[in-house]
Amino acid sequence: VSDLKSVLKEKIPEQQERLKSIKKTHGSKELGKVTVDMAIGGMRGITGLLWETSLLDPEEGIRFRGYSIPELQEKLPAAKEGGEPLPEGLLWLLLTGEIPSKEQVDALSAELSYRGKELPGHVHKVLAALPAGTHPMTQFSTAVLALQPESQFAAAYQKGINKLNYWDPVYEDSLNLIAKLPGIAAAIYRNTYKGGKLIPHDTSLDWAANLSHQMGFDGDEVYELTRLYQTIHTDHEGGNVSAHATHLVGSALSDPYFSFSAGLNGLAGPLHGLANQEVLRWLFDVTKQIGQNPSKEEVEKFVWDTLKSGKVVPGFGHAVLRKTDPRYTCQREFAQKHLPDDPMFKLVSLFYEVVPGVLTEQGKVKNPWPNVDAHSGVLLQYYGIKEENFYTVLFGVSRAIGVLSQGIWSRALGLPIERPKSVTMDVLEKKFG
Ligand code: FCX
Repeated sequence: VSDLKSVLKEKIPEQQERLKSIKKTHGSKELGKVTVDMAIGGMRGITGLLWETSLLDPEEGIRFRGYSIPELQEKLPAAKEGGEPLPEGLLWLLLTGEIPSKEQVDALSAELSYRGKELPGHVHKVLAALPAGTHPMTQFSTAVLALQPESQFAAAYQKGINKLNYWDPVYEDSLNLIAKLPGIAAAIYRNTYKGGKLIPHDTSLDWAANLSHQMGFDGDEVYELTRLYQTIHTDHEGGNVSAHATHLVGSALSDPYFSFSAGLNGLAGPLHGLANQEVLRWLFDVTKQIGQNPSKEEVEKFVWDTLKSGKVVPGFGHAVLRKTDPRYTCQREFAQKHLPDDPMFKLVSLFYEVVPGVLTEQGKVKNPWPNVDAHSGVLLQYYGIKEENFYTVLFGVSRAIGVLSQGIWSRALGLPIERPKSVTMDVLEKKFG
């Protein structure tokens, strides 16, 4: 067992004090005005929740406990010299705010391997009971909920746990769940695409490599891609649908299984996590219609046709970002290093050249630049993971690390049940005449 829990435990009192003094000193100060547009426009621009593990700057992108993706690639321990960060290291950072040593990360890898080495038999039965062709995200959310009977928080709450200790069983549930996700995801993959021949957990592999291994993909490069992919999809501050749903449901003291399943249901939305599958579908459409190395003009026409048919261009735009997503940039760098001549990579690069200009010309998109989903699929394709319907499951496995880390902190900080006020059009008309 790693000493992550004891390192975390000693951080909690000081953070509780910080929040108390912020509340006392600044509690009644304003964070900005709320307009009708915000109430009817998806709360865009409202600062209305606390989220410690990451913060999104519109211009520079995500920072995880203050660190940018390039800084994480430099500072977090890797499986091999100069390799991609191990996601276990990011889990340690998100929970403690400290960059862990390689020894601490290796101990956490071993602990997750122990916690996740097997799935309860009934989870396999639940998955087998779903009709063939059930979307992998439906299977994924169902499997997480099927694990809920093992929640230590739910059991502790029934016994009457002191609210100051909520974080402890929530930590246990969260690590158990994170540990089991590679096995669940791989079982879904093998059942859906490989006739159900499951591949056992390999205790010699780190968490991300085990995900790839159990799906049936072995090799240094695909392990490295999986480590990068699982690191960059973990967290994107608190307002995106999967984070916000997990946070909201958790605020009612629903345990991590209930709340993460809720987050996955949001991630399954085409405008959110499912966009990575939609991007690949869209790229296949392009190659079907205008071949694998179309001209810029042909791509431009294809993009305009997409917009004119009232559809979104998947993988582009973002509610907060106003620049190219750094999660796109690091994937592009990985591709330039490992698959510079891949035709699908060249096609993605061509879209990077063309799409922002078209979206800008169309005039209504606030952010014409690519987001994380515009690139992830072509990397997975290259290493043989061809089934784009499965991609959002890989996004969800990673997102658990961010949203469950924050979930532990939300309970440790005693954040209350969320209950924003709603309004009716009648009220809006009467109020403003
Ligand atoms: N293609 C076409 N139209 C787009 C667009 C795109 N890529 N992005 C935004 N727009 C449109 C919106 O649909 C909206 O049109 P409307 O006024 O007719 O409804 C208008 O531009 C203004 O939207 P905007 O404020 O720029 O963006 P939103 O905050 O409303 O939406 C998302 C943000 C990400 C949902 C939007 O950019 C989109 O649909 N992108 C495509 C799907 C996608 O890539 N999602 C992944 C998101 C992200 F990466 C993540 O999940 O983390």
